[in-house]
Amino acid sequence: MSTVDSELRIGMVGYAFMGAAHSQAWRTVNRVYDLPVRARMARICGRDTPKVAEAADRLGWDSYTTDWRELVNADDIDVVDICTPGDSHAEIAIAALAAGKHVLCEKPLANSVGEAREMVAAAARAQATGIRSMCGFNYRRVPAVTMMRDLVAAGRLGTIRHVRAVYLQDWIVDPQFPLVWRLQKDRAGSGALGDIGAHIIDLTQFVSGQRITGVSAVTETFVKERPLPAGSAGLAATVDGTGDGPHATGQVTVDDAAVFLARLDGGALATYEASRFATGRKNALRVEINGSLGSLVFDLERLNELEFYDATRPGPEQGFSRILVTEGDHPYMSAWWPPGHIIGYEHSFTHEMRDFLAAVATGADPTPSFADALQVQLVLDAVERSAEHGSSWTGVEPALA
Ligand code: SOE
Repeated sequence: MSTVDSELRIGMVGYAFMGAAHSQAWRTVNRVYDLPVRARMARICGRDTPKVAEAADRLGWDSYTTDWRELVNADDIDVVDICTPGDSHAEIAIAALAAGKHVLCEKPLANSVGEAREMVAAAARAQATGIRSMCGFNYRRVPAVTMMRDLVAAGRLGTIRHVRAVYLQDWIVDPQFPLVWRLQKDRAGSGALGDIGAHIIDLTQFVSGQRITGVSAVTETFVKERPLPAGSAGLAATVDGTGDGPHATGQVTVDDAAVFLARLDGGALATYEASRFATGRKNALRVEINGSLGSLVFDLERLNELEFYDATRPGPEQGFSRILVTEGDHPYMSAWWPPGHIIGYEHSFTHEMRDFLAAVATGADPTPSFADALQVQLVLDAVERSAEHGSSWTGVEPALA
């Protein structure tokens, strides 16, 4: 084990689902990886004092505050980890970078291309002074996804022809599910598109090494009005039960589902589907890449596995083989358990913190950078504009009018 040369004092804003996932990763990373720098869980920030005090204790933070500006400017904080809804990412990140703090910001980077561009500019200014920044597209750091990218980059699939990605959930299928922040454009920027569509946009660009150059899209909001939530609530919200009359309701201002075609700059054709109405699909992310020499499939529900069709093998031996990505020489796996002892969703965040800490410690620029995340934001914006202004849509008449 190398001796730890220094300590990075982490300040995290937000303590809901992503705050809990990041807290677990900050607690774990230095116990699992031999890094030249140790993360100290110095302070957590949230609006509501009793709740953030409880979260600090439950999630293992040394202290707490209800003022993110105090956190960002504190002399005893070195890193700001942003786990809030998208409407606050730009303000917090730009202030933190200006205050000389390294920044890790959850995805999507921002709620608009304009905000994302401002964040990229702030990151570039800070980078010149040795300050690092990264966007938290955690699925890049599932070992099987990193291996998928390595195989594509090594040419094992040959010329990439197709990229096919879905990310499907169903947590708002019930029309009585309340109007939480993820369903409000001013808070979230967009719906399924920016929340889970952003993941498959980043993941497929990362794995294929190709950039989306154009899209043709449709989006839909299936349930347009919902009951208002009781208090601040996330994916497990409840309806405001005040009074016996009909509950107050509000308008859903984001997409429930987005489906789009895309061309990639390496010549591949791509299809994307992001939906929160895929009944029965809880967190189903699947990516398939087809090339001239073979295909690869990653399925988050089997995240320790990678399916590989190697068309260069002798004909009778060809078929989709299942690689169990748990060997010591597989990405990230040497730090965990012996082969075959699988890992989970939460490990991708520990890998994310490992790479962030290693980059800060060595003065490298962590990826995905804010610029990489801006590339995703540009696709999100293009999808929304395509859906709004009508893609090249050709109607089909009923055979029997
Ligand atoms: C909700 O869709 C959500 O929590 C996303 O916001 C996360 O990015 C994803 O990892 C799990 O689902």
